Amino acid sequence: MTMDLREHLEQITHERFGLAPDRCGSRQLYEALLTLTSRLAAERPAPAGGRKLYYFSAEFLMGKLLDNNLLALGIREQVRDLLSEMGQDLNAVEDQEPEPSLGNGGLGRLAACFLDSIAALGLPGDGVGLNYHYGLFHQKFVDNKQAELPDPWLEKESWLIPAGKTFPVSFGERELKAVLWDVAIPGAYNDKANRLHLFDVEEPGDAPEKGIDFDKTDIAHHLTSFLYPDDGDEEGRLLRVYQQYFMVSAGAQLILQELEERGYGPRELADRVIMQINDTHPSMVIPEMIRLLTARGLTMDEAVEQVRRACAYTNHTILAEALEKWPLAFIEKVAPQLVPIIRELDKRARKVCPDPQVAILDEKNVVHMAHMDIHYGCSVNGVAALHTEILKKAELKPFYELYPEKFNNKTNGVTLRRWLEACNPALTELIDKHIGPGWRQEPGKLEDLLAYSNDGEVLKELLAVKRSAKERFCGMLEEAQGIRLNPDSIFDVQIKRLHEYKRQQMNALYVIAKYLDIKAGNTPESPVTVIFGAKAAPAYVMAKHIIHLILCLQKLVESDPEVSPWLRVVMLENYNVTWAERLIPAADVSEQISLASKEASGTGNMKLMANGAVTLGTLDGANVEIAQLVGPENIFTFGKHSGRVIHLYDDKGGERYRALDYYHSPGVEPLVDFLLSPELLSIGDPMSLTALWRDMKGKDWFMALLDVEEYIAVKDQAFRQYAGREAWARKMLVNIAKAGYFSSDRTIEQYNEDVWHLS
Ligand code: 26Q
Repeated sequence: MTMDLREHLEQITHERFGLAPDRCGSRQLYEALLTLTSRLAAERPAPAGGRKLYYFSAEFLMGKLLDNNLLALGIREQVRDLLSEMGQDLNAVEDQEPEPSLGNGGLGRLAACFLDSIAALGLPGDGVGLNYHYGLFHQKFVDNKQAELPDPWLEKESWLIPAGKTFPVSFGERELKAVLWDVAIPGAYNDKANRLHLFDVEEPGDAPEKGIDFDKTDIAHHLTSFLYPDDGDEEGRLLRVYQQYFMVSAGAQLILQELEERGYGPRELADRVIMQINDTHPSMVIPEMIRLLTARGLTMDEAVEQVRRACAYTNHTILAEALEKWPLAFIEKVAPQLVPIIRELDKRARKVCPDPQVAILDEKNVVHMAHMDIHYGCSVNGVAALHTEILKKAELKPFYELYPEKFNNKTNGVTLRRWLEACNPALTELIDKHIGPGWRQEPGKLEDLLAYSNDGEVLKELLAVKRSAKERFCGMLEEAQGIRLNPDSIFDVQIKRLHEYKRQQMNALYVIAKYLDIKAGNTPESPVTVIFGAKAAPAYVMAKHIIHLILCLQKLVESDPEVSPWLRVVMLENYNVTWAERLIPAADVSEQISLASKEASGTGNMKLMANGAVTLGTLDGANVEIAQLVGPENIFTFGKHSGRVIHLYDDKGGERYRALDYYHSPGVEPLVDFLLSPELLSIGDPMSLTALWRDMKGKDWFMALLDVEEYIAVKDQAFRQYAGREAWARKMLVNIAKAGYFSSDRTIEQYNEDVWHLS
């Protein structure tokens, strides 16, 4: 086998570069290995099955693929050995790969983990999305603020395989061709491969010359330029509708074409196809598929019934502002052919239930996408137990009363192949040494580690693995961003999209509290490094103020010799999957501090746990399930519970949250007012700091001040416990041992069992 691979690689490097592999540079080897693995993956047949899944998503946050694909193809170690025999280093080769920029955060990364698990379980299921050329954006820090640049990740050599298929997508008077590109998704533990289908325009436009502004009316060239184009104006909002329709129309046509190729007629759609709708961005697939089916001879009744049985919807958020609603006039402009169908679907829904709360079209003629999904799909799921309960009891209550049988929970998961095996080889080796390799296919077996929870030697090994991961991260950070950290400090890590509900600002208040403490002569037991990674949506002003505050704190602390030995703050520039893979193995404390009831699930919490970080969190999303699994000894929780928070938002109780009441606490006021201290004002932008200060004390919509005092107390307690190294290592061990539940293989098995019924 090694011989075959060697010959294959030699053949490619000779053909391409006229060189033997040992004479190639890292870039050439990367291109050669890309070709080799693409070929091996593309040769694999699709898994067989009676029904096929199509996972529709606006985002697929895939991360780099070379390492993952080598692992799935079962040749990672052989290739590593082969390269090292040739004096080459696989890590250096992998550094050459650009990271695909096809997603933003949790929802997109979940889609990528799911594709990995679907393939690993040998299930027939493809992804359907768009091929954004400049991605979300590339984040740069300029004057302690976020600046956005295009992220042109596509190179001549990439994982995209031209599928040789195009589909016409009709936008009223004009038509665009959707060109299909495929990425092969090889399954670990089998010899099959699925596909990620990415649609693109025929003539993609160039990157904007400055920043990320471009002509949003030039649909033909820019439809696939950026993920989430700025929707601050109507042109931007319309462009999103164009993107969504383009994706689902081409996807629906592909599905019907494949159905026919498999030998089935359109009346067999629901028996042979299930479409999972990842949040509401792909919801227009419902009316579009109905339209295509009626064009193929089905009656409206028949088409509606097929689609209802063939669609399932996942909700990822309960934030009202993220629940998509589009004026019917927008759809009239983009895809007028859908308007009569949406009207008809609304009419039928009103017959089933006249309650205007569950209508698809409201009195202002706005289309509620989630409502359409619930009426015309067979399943509605939340992404963690608490989230699903909140959907049933509050957000979607009238729908739950109408269709109780459609509601189900699917607690998220992450692929441990990428988030443990690939990103943390030293920990993987330690686990294998003690409990063998069986946990890969039966993640529940990680619990066998519990037998070692009082084994001093194993606990020492665990600490040594963590310590070397921290050193490794320090080396990479210094090389990439010139920042030098102390690997003996506590690595306190908050990595996620920047959003007020996730409360990075509350963590910043902790930093201020610590800074003031140290200045007052109280040094902590262990030095601490607070590490952030986050991008703010370009138009989200408050999120940008929070980034500015964090960057100012970073400067303040690092330039103060009294403070910096004890406290450091680092915000990673352009946080992405690759940085996550480097940082997660090195994390000691996992910050999961969202306002209870607001974080649907979280998935970073699961990745960090699997790598031996201990959670400091609120009882929100999947943190609740983590807490149940690891027990109170092995997690630090704080904060008001979701029921209380929901009550505080309620107008009726007369107990509405008022930030000012909390601001006036002696433990809080000095922290908030520090935003306007001479120290910070001399570093930062007074306008930005003042705007944030004003919002924090006067509004604080996501209630950072509600929990901040308890947060600081519990965090200090956690940091004190860190000093007792063996007891801390035991917490790490329990977290790793219990992480098996959060394998996305488990999640996918549940989707298949309850919703998809593939094969
Ligand atoms: C909404 C309206 C208009 C334009 C864009 C959007 C929009 C874009 C992105 C709405 C939501 C998103 C992304 C949501 C997301 O990432 N949600 C996360 O999903 C994870 C996977 O289920 C959960 O773990 C997280 O808790 C949830 O925040």
